[in-house]
Amino acid sequence: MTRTTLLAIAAVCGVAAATPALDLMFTPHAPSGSQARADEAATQAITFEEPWLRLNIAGRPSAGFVSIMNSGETDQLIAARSDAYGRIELHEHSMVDGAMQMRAVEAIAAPGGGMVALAPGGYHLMLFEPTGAVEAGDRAPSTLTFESAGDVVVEFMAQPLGGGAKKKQGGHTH
Ligand SMILES: [Cu+2]
Repeated sequence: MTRTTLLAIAAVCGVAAATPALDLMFTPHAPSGSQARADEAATQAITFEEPWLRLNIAGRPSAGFVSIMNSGETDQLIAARSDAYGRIELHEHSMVDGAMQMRAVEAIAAPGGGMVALAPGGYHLMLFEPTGAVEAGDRAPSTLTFESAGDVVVEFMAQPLGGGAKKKQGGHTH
């Protein structure tokens, strides 16, 4: 019997003595692919409901509101940016001695398996240095940065000063 015949028999019987079979077993697994899928899953854990912003008079900062849903592990909103504004801060409203005050905060927690509402009278985004590009009825694409999930894009529906989230914006989420 020739060596070639022996190898052919080994392959048919599933005997792992032949080197070509071993090569097949060890080649397909690339760790980089599974890491990419994990990152994607973390990003998808964050979704938004009713993103809107209240425009201000010319040159004054606008305020942004959105409900942040987090189906993953507890995360933190740590920054925001938009081409339509020079700078965006994370703010919190609170009652101090009977007066409404606001202050900048370092981060806003997005509880795992839960949500946090950025809404008038509470947490909000403060959008400084408007370029004037956004008018009532426009969508203002913005990027919210989360500690774990990274950058997630959201489109704020611009409402006029005095306007609000009158109706659900078609359940618009990203
Ligand atoms: Cu503010």
